[in-house]
Amino acid sequence: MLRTEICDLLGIELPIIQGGMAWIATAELAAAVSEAGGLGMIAAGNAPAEVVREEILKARQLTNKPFGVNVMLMSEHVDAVMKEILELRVSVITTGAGNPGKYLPDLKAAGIKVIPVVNSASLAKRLERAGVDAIIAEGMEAGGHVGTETTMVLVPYLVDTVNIPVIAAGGIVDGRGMAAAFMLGAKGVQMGTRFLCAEECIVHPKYKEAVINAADRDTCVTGARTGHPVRTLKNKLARRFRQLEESGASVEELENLGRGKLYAAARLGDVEEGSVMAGQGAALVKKIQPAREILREVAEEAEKLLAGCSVPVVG
Ligand code: TUI
Repeated sequence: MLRTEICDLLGIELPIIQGGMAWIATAELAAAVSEAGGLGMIAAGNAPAEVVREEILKARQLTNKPFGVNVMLMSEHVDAVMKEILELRVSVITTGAGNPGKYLPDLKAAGIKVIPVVNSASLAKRLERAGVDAIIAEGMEAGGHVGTETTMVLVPYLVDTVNIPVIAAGGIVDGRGMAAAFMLGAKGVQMGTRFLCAEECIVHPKYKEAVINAADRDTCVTGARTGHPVRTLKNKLARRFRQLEESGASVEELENLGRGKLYAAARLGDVEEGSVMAGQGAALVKKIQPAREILREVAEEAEKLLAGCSVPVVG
């Protein structure tokens, strides 16, 4: 079994964390992943605190295993969401799109584990000193809000920089990716795109179909000028975004074009005019299957590869 210190830290069986995906990662998906031995995550995204509270309570009905909440730090509701997390004593949070530093003293005092996604070694070091439990190194292959470094470089760089466990994310969708992440020094992986196509994932069926149909050059990054670049599948919206960016449109115009578009794709199934956030790994996702099967397949393949079975050695 692929057990690492991440399993002990979080009380889980497999060092696989489900990515927090706004409007997509609900209690259903989180509970299914946790039930199967990974760490399921409810994505707070831009949702109001009451909605996040309901999802946490729902997940507690569905599983007795540990699960977490992914907090999107750019959300206007972030303070209220953190208050709920503290009140409900959620066991672990991951954070994205910002620096969680100001919330750390209260979270630590409440015994809540904190695993931030960082986009630089300097932030990783600062957060390590402030007492976070692990960090997620998310490469630019990931879907959604991305940085500029690749998983291949960011993971070993952060492994060399901090003394807490590093979890690899970005472009990891199968056992090969997981095994590679371990070779880079990661102690666990976070996968989002693969879980889009979990049976228990409530994202619109057309969104799943778009991910399954994606090939190697079917994602792109738009919005660099807004300061929040996002990786999505290429579609009508992405092309319009590109055109606007090239024509020198204002940041306000670009932000207006993006507003509500993830909801349109994820919940309404508008995969042409909506924002279909997905990582480059979409090219490797081939079918819809239960979360349990995804976890088992990925872990078994990684274990086999790491045992050296399929690496041909000459001489
Ligand atoms: O957060 C993500 N992925 C996301 S968030 C999201 S919602 C959204 N929708 C539209 C526009 C923008 C966001 C969709 N996908 N991944 C984790 C992540 N965190 N990637 C990059 C970062 C990050 C960025 C800056 C982490 C820390 C950071 O720190 C800046 C600072 O304040 O020092």
